[in-house]
Amino acid sequence: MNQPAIDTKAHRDAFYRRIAKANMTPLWELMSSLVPHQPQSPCVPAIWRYSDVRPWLMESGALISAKEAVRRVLVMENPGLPQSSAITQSIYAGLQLILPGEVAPSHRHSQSALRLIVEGSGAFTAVEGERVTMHPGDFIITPSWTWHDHGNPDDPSNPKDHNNPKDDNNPGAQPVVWLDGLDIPMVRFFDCGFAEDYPEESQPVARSDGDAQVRYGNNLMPIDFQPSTRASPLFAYPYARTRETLHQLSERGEPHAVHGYKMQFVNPADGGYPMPTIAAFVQLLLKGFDGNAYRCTDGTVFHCIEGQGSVVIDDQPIAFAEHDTFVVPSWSAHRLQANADTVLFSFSDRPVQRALGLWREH
Ligand code: 1HN
Repeated sequence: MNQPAIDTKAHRDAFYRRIAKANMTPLWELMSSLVPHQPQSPCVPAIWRYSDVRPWLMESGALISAKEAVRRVLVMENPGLPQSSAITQSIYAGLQLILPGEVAPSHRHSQSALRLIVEGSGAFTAVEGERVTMHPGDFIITPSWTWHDHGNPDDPSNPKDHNNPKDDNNPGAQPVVWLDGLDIPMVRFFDCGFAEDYPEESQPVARSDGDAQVRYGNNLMPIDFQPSTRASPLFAYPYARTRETLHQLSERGEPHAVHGYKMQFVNPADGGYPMPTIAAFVQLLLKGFDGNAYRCTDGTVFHCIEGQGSVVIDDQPIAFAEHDTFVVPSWSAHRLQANADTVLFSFSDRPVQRALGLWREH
């Protein structure tokens, strides 16, 4: 008979302590947490209401300049991931402010970034020699290792905005706020991050505003186009077009029972995701929409571009309004409801999970 001795636990614990000194642990004590039957994310549901956050952002504008800060951002950290600067296990998110007359100096890094403009018009982001003017709801990418800087010119010679033909006299004198999303935790996980400052504050302008839109944004491509990276050569997706598409869709058919009218942002060169590490989506929920429950393995950051409603995450309802940002953890059942016509932007690490054959939805 192989009856365990009464003091088995004491024997085992003593053994564990001895081998711990040599940096070893017994797998059998950890197995189920290392290989859970389903995702057990430490990430929790959370919301950042713009009515709370905006005053703090403006306060930060008086405390430090964009130049001194390099990027004046209030980071949205998941309460389940303290000290991580992460909103999900793989994604970083923050709200950035640039005041009239300010410049956020040029640099590049391995981390890929996206912006979703929250309020204000007239600021620009420059990506690899091309400036694009920002308007609320615009989606802009700065792919890995591309030089990028931001500016909010306050002079009237502010360049005309080609994405907005009505904008002949760009005011450019408003605080501009946007949501930043980066793959910082992923790059940290792989320990593969590099960064470099540009020798000057702003990179030289090599092409006129709207160049990428003309070349890649009209279902056409230059005949000699050779992709040099997996990121989209189209780096700005103006909200005016996105919004029109969503509303036209809503006139052409029934909404999806979970997602309403939902589209993904694509790289026009290959039909894939705009950047290899981050997927981005936009969806219209008409007033009164009450969606079915859904879950997927990519923890997702949502931002309400317009409208208001609620998200019920694991039976916990969270009301959201215009400009609020909330996070749904991996594999958390959630359903969306709209009290007004509502447009939600969202982003996640889905391209990485899919590339690795790991992504699931239900
Ligand atoms: C960055 O470069 C930006 O370019 C925003 O606006 C946030 C967070 C960490 C590291 C680099 C930007 C960032 C960042």
